[in-house]
Amino acid sequence: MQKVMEQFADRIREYYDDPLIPLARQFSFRRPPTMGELRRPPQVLLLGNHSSGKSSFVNHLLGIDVQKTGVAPTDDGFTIITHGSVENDLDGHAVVSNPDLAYEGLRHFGDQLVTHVRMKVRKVPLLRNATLVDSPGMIDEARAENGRGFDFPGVVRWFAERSDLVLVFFDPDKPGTTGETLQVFKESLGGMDHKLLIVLNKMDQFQTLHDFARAYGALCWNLGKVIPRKDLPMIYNTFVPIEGRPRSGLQMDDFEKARADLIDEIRRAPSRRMDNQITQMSGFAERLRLHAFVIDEAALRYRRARERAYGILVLLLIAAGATLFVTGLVMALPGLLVVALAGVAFLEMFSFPRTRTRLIDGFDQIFERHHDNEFLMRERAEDLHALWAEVKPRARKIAEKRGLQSFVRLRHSDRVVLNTLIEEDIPRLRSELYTALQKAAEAEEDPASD
Ligand SMILES: Nc1nc2c(ncn2[C@@H]2O[C@H](COP(=O)(O)OP(=O)(O)O)[C@@H](O)[C@H]2O)c(=O)[nH]1
Ligand SMILES: [Mg+2]
Repeated sequence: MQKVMEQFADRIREYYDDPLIPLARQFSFRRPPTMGELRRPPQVLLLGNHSSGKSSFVNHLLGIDVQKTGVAPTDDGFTIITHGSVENDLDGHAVVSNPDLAYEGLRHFGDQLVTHVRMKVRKVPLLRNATLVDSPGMIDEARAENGRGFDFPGVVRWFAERSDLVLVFFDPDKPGTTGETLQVFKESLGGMDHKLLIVLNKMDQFQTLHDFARAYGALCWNLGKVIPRKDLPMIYNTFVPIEGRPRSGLQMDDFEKARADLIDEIRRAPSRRMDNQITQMSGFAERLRLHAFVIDEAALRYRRARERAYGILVLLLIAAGATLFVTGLVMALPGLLVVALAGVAFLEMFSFPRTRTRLIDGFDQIFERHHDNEFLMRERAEDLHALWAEVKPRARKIAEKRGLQSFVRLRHSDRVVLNTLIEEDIPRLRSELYTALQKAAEAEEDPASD
């Protein structure tokens, strides 16, 4: 498995090295993921209300008491639990200042956050499959915003973007999504539905099916309000087995099965990791293509407008010069030079900047024109518009800042390479990954064939 992952990570890196990064540079597109980000191990983020059972689940999963649990809000930080042969605990400053750990980005959230981060290195084999991030409980009250001293939704987004699975725990007592939970769903988890797994925990607390149905219904209803999608993500109804708890009146088999499925998903984090990396690269490439095509087209029109204007100016000057020459007014030629200079000044100072602004304001039309054919397919049109809405602000900003002349023309061969990458290479890479992972899994199950 490890080998397969490394092999695909290398192939992904090659596509970034050529053609993506050089083209991104040519058109000042956003920064590609760093080596550290590409190399980071699979990661699973646990979110949820305070006391919903995140830490208990982590302890159960790893079979050790790594996290404190309890009703009192004891743990109010982010704990990164990762694999290592030497067990060790690091504080936030040590974590964010070590470039090998890929958590340096957290420093931007300020010291208040850094003091709320720690890392625990443990020898548990499951951690080879995924690093776990346990988080402080979300506070389900409207006034939650001002309590923390750091940008909580921002930090959650940072972790979620770098995670391959995000588990959101709910407590059946509070299946609500108000306050901070609502804020996190809206601000931190937007566009990450594919990574989300919802866990309705503490099934063992229910005495009757009616209690369960009510909590489950309330949860679905509340999620429906914050997840803009017709079908909700998978909901795992389960519980953390803890010795000495009173038995529930309900049959527990299904809830046990749900827990086993959930743990399987966590074990599969490495393949999700690769899949997410391919998705991330595909997203990068598609946005880059849009960004580059639109800017390139505008730059081309700008250059043409300049050429036309100068062409006309030169023609006029030649005509005027010839007239002066023929009519014997050669003395007026220096005057013509002044007129020429004035013409250039007018074009450069008034006319071209206006053309430029007009072209940048017209990015939408260029985009529409460029995708005429695709818009005929309804679904594709929606995707493309959403993509363009994301790309446009930066494309405009870059074009305004750099000016349209400064862009080197997008070569035809680069266009072809980019199109092939998006339409052929990436889908092929993905299907090859599936085959390779399947083979690796089979080989692991059957050690004789190794
Ligand atoms: N009955 C029951 N109690 C649980 C379950 N999971 C956690 N708890 C209890 O809920 C309390 C809070 O758990 P904890 O893991 O600290 O929650 P966290 O704040 O989300 O990390 C603890 O007293 C746990 O023993 C569960 O599945 N069923
Ligand atoms: Mg906890």
